[in-house]
Amino acid sequence: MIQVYIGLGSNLGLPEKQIQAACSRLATLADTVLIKCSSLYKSQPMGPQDQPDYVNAVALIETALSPDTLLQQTQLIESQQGRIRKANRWGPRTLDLDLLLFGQQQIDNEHLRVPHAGMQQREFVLYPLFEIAPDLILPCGEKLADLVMACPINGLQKMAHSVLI
Ligand code: ROI
Repeated sequence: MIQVYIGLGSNLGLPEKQIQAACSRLATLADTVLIKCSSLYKSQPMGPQDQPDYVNAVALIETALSPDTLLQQTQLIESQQGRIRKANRWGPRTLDLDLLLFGQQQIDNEHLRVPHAGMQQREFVLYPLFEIAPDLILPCGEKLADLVMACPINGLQKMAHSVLI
């Protein structure tokens, strides 16, 4: 089993419910155990500002699925929760599931790049990840704690309710 961190984000269709539902679905994947999920965080949209605030969280699963199979499964969850892929890459979405880290693997193929590009600068990824994995070291050798310290909080707020697992 490999430890995989998944970033969850939503800013449409009752975002808290979207994240909760997605976590419940992750828990039902074959050959996979949901280990934990961070608190929910409210974040400012990165990209175009004329869209609602996001709700973000990070989940840790242990899985025997391959990266590509897991990607297919997370894309299925996104589409079943009403995600419509638009030409506008950085527009609002009901659900985004990003494979952030897949053990210590570095993957770069036509479908998938892990560690997730951009995660090192995104407060809405780093802070929830740090909440559930404060001692994490990325495959590049960087300590998560150092990345968090260097990352402005940009209005990120921990929400009162967390995901039930
Ligand atoms: N902005 C925030 N705050 N949270 C996200 O999950 C998120 N996801 C995205 C873009 C459009 C880049 N902006 C985001 O895909």
